[in-house]
Parts: sequence; C-alpha cells; structure tokens
Amino acid sequence: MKNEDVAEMLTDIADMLEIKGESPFRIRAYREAARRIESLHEDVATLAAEARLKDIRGIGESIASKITEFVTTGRSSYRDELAQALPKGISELLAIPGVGARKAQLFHEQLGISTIDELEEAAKTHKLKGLPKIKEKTEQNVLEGIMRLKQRTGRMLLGLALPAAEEVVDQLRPHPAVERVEMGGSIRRMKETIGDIDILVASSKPKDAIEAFTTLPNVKSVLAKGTTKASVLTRQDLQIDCRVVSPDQWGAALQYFTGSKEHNIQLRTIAEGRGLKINEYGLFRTDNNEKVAGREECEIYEALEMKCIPPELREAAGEIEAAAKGQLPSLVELSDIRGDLHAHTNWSDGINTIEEMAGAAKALGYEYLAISDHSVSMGFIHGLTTDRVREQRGIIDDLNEKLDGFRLLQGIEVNIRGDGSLDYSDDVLAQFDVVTASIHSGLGQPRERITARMVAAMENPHVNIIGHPSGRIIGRRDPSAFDENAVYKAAAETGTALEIDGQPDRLDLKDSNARQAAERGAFFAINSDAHATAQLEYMRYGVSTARRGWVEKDRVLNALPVDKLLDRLKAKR
Ligand code: DGT
Ligand code: CA
Ligand code: CA
Ligand code: ZN
Repeated sequence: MKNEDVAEMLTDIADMLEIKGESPFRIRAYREAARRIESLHEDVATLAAEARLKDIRGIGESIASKITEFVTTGRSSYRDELAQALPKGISELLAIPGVGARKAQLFHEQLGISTIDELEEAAKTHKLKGLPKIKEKTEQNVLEGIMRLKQRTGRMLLGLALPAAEEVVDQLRPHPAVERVEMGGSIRRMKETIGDIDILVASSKPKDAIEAFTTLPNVKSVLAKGTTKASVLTRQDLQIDCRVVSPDQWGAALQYFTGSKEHNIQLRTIAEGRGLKINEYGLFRTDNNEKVAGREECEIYEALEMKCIPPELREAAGEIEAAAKGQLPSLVELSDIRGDLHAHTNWSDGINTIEEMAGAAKALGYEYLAISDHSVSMGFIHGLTTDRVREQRGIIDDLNEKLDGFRLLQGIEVNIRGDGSLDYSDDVLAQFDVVTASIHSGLGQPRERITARMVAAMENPHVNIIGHPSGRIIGRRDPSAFDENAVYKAAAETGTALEIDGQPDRLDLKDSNARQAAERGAFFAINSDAHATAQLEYMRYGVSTARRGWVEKDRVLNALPVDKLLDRLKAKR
C-alpha cells in the first residue's frame, strides 16, 4: 500500500461527493487530505498503525479512520458505498487507475461511455481531447491506466473465475451436441489465481459444440475458432479456452488438460517406465500401440497402478508417490463442514443483521454459525465495545430460542494489538463461545515481532483460532514475515486452530502453508469470513484451499458436530 494509493482513494471520495452535490467543505477536506498524504515523506500505513494520522495537518478523526480502514483492509467501505450509488456506467470506469469520479462522470455524460472498452476506443481516436478541462496528456494517461488494469488482472482470482466458468458449463451441458462437459486446467485444480479458463467437451458433433460455445450469451468476442477448439473473451474480460474431444478420449483428455503440466510430466515418466505412453488421446502400450485406457479419467491412474488423484493435488508435490503407495490423504470435503466460525454482521462492518446471517447459514444446511464481529480497537468499522458485546449476547440468546435445530454462537474477531496483547480482558473473552484473534495492522513488522504477537495470542487460553494468519491480500498485500515453524508449533502445542479464510482475495493460510501446518500437527478452522449473506458461499474456496494443502477432515474444527465442537473449544480454557 503506497501513499499515492491512499491519496487516490481520498480523491475518489472527494470526486464522488462532488457528483452527489455534497457540501464544498467536506469535498475540500478530502482533497486537502489527499494532497497532504501525497507529499508526505513517511509511510502512511506506519502512521496509521501507530495512531499518528491525526498529527498530519488537515486530517481529523473521520478521515483518519477511513485511511486506517483502507491501509488495514485494502478497502474503503465508504468509497465502495459512494461508488455503488453512482450510475453503473460511471462506476465501471472507476476501476481504471488514474480515472477518478469526476473524469468518469464527464466521459459518461458527454460521450455516453459506460465500459472500459468504449473508453479505450475513445481515447485512441482522440475523442476525449475536446472535452472541457481535459488535457492532451489525459488520453495517454487513460490508456496507460487501462493497460495497468489489464496487467493487474492478468491472473484472475479463483473466486471471480469459477462462477463465470460454472455458468458456461451449466449452459453447455443441456446442449444436444454436448455429451460431457467439465472444467480443466488450473480452475479445476482450484488454484488461487487462474491464467485462463479451460473447458473440455465430449461430443460426436464437434462443430456444433464449438458453435454452441462461441455463441453463449456471455461471450463478448471470439478470439479463435477452429473445428475442435475455440477461445473467447467473456463480457467480464475473462478468456475461456474450449476443446472438444470424442467421447472415447474423454478421460485421457480431461487428465491431460487438467494438468498441472509438471504433474503430467511426472506421470509420463512413470508410464514410460512401464512400457506405456500417455497423451491427450489415451494411455497406450509403446510396443504395439494398443490402447490401455482413455474413456474415464480415473482409469488412467488405475492402469498405472495408483489411486485416482483428486485434481486439487495435481501439482507435482508428492501426490504421485502417495497415490502409488495407496497413501493419498482423505481430503476434507465441503459436505464435511457443519458450520462457519467467522462471519460479520451489521454490528461491525458486515451488511446483514445477525438474524439474516443465521437464516442464510441454516439454509446452507449448517448446524451452527459463529457471529464474529470486530473488536473495539477497530473503531473505524464499529468494533464492539464491551457494552455492545453484552447486548449482542442477549440478541443471540433470544434467536437461539427461535432457531430450531440450529445454533448461533457468539464469537468475536478480536484484534491482536501491536504488542501482542488483545482488545479485551480475559474475563470479557471468557464470555464468548469462540474467540478468533487476528492481526489487522503492523503486518510489515519484522519476523520476530510479528511471530511474537501471534504466539502471545495463541498462548491466551481463550483464543481458539488465529484469523487469516498471514494477512495477505492476493495481488495487493504480501503475507507477513511470520516464522512458520514457530507459529505452527505453537498452534499444535496450545491447541489453537489456524484459520483457512475463504475470502477469494485472502485464502489465508494459503495451500502450501496449510500443508506445512498440518504436518506439524496444527488444526484448522475453515471459514468464509462473510461480510454479507451471499459471502457465506466463500466457504468453498476455503475448503478447496485446505484440499490443496492436503488437509483431512479430522484436522478441521468446524467439521465437528456442535456439542463436540464446544467441548473442544472449552478444552483449551
Ligand atoms: P493457468 O491457465 O496459467 O492458470 O494454468 P493451467 O494449468 O490451466 O495451464 P494452461 O491453461 O496453459 O493449460 C491447461 C492444461 O493443459 C495444463 O494444466 C496442462 C496441459 N498442458 C498445457 N501445456 C502442456 C504441455 O506442454 N505439456 C503437458 N504435459 N501438458 C500441458
Ligand atoms: Ca488455464
Ligand atoms: Ca488454457
Ligand atoms: Zn479480519
């Protein structure tokens, strides 16, 4: 997070307030703050962590809290709120670095531009130059901004790509020319980011299947189209490759195009050692080309005398050896999850009420949900005071009277402060059913300090879970430098679970970290960290991350039924 990012956020707010016709004083305050931050010689994130923002002239309580939220979470809920209130054509343009609300409004209203592509076209054909207050340089800046945006989105988050890919698969499946259809490539392996989406179709009428694919409603442009493969760009600018194979080659093709490339290379070596060769058409004997397998994917692995390997493990990280020895882990599944232990409500920075979150969790088939709002030092997003903690307990108890066959737990996401202490005293913490402790600031601290904070939190008998342990935001904020050995060891020894947070831009612990932690005996809580009812579905990304980390069901706290879970939580205390 750079000072200029913070300045840009503040300028955006000023622009949007201006579009809304808010008071000139407020607008000026944001512009002034942006200017000061831009010319600051110190790192604004450090100032925020040390609560020194208000030392800067022109920055008061309200702006300081928005900056703090932005540098800690990477988001500004106020800016998002303002952006959502704008016409859609304007808000899409705001995604471009360097294009603020004022310019976006100008482009939208004067030229009728509502999409990034339209703006790119207008800038290239010099249509922007004629607009009031738009300088020559602006067109160049706009084009550069669009380029940066496209680079930034070079690999897309799984959470963005998967719903789009599922839509395509669902739309192709009923087509008469489509016998089978699945995702392949990194998206089937559930990698945290995806280069392009790969889709595989089995069909005896490949031309019809390709035609169906390239004419789907969500297709914006066709990049390439042949008789058995095609590439398209969706309206969200996601690239999807589709290959069509004959039904008797389905299994071999699915195996081949699922990858990873490194996994396939290892598998090929194993095949060669057995006088076999493997390609996207099948598994064949080298001497007489006789086909050994190919119609079903698992047949390929079985013909090589190994267990069928789940796609999430196919990263050439020991899975082939394990499969050959019959020692693949029995991976946790989404259906093993009995409840969610990390969800926010409108009591802090969530959107929905406690009751709405409970209803949505129950509708997902869960047995329990822990409401875990933020704690008091996160004042900028309404962290709970101890009075509000008590009040919330009353509401949760009342709801539990009404909710049949479902249990609401009172949790908390308690902030781990800079010195490793927690936001509440032990007697307050003792009142929660489950306590998650998270670091939200000072993530850039040196290894010893950040590790000491985490270990101190784990040594507290009331802390059950460490939330999003590394603090990374994919593509935007690096993980903290915590000492993996020390943290996983402390987690195992203190009986503190490590969270696998399912927010698509967090996935934290990440897959490889989770695997290390599991090997050292740690337990996990796989959570959605939902800030709205629909986000409870992010659980699946947490589960896929756990699977990629070789995590088994018996290591997962929230795979336990509620009574066993509560016993386990109490055991630490
Ligand atoms: P991505 O798209 O960058 O997230 O990663 P993938 O794994 O989806 O890679 P992609 O789209 O280039 O190719 C899809 C799959 O096709 C890949 O996972 C394995 C297979 N594949 C691609 N190129 C090769 C290759 O040169 N050798 C082998 N054995 N397999 C390949
Ligand atoms: Ca791919
Ligand atoms: Ca591809
Ligand atoms: Zn958090």
